[in-house]
Amino acid sequence: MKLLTGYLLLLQAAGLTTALPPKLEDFKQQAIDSGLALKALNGIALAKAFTKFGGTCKPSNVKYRREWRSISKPNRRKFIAAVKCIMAKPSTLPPGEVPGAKSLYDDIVWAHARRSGLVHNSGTFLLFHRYYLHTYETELASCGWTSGLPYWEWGLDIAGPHLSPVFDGSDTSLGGDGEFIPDRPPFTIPFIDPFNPPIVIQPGTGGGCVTTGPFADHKVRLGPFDLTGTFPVEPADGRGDNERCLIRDLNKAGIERWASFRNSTQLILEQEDIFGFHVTAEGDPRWVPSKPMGIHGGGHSSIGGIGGHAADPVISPYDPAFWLTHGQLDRIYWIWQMLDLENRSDVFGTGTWLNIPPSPNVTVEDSIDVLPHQPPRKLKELMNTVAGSPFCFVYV
Ligand SMILES: *[C@@H]1O[C@H](CO)[C@@H](O)[C@H](O)[C@H]1NC(C)=O
Ligand SMILES: *[C@@H]1O[C@H](CO)[C@@H](O)[C@H](O)[C@H]1NC(C)=O
Ligand SMILES: *[C@@H]1O[C@H](CO)[C@@H](O)[C@H](O)[C@H]1NC(C)=O
Ligand SMILES: [Cu+2]
Repeated sequence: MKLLTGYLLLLQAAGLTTALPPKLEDFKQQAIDSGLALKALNGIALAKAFTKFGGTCKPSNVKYRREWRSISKPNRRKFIAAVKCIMAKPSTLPPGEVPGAKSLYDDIVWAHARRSGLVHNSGTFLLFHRYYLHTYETELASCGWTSGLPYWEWGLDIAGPHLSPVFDGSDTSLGGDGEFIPDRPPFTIPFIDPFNPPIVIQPGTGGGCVTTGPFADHKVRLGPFDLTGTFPVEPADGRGDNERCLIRDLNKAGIERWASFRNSTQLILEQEDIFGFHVTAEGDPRWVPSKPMGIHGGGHSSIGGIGGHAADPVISPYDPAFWLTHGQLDRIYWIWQMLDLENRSDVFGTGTWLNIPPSPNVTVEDSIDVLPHQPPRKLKELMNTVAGSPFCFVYV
């Protein structure tokens, strides 16, 4: 509650006590670019969330999802230990189904890989990933981390993710950059957009294996899946054990071009319906061809750069930072929703990637699951994060 009071004071100081969703012109450009506006918006969203509790979810048991830097160093170590606990647990998939899955962590990556052609650039994108994060948060709780899943505020690291405490390679980080590989050519993303000019990414500050920090020994096993042809593929191959290192290419351009404070804050303040919010957040080339990638792609490419696992649309959860960048995406979505939850509880899009192959529109009555870890839930159950079933979390 202390936190909430602090936020309300911040809002009063900014003169923002209105019940209507704020607009872009309510903020100075400097407040937007420095992150102050986004912080204030998070505060309004939090205050509103406290009026939306339902079921068993209460102020006394709600999980607070915090930015990595707002978590004490001992607690960051505790979180990292819980991640390693998931990585050390054996796979629970039926024998032979995914022979390469050795650990529970591999299973969870598979839960994303097997659906990757259905849950990106499709109507289920935002809510599948929200439910997927919840799955991981639930497994973390069984491993001793009962607080909320941390998130990574990209805007704080616009100077370069290689300078961030999230990636400094210490025992309170998610590991360092990949080993620097010089003289790499720029890379053209092959799979994102069959409709528009290709997106070119310049090499970042890594490019090789992550060798420092808690995840230097982390193994990537499943994949790679073929992305050069007609993504989405039904990943028939790529299920074997192809053990290799985790690759990163921390990349400042990912934040500067697509995931800055300005980009996130504008998204929240400019978009008034789920169509605009969703297609802009994901940079859907059919609807916003001049703004490819979106904050979602920006976050991924700021970690994965060229050739890094976090930039792989099928097996990106192999990078333990995946959960923090998607936490941030879900936070932006959550802030936007909470500013006007009743009007922002809808979905937009069909059931397949870029509607290839064509599929019906998704509706809030449709269900999504994270098999075998979480049962099917109707999309409408996944809108309010404090409704108690299944969610009980807020972002601070
Ligand atoms: C993202 O914001 C930066 C400024 O932080 C701006 O230069 C860039 O054009 C924005 N990108 C998009 C896609 O709007
Ligand atoms: C939903 O939006 C409409 C039109 O923008 C507005 O009149 C209405 O008050 C909003 N509903 C709620 C519950 O805020
Ligand atoms: C699917 O949604 C789009 C966009 O809202 C709409 O134009 C289209 O008519 C819908 N299709 C069907 C079959 O309802
Ligand atoms: Cu995904």
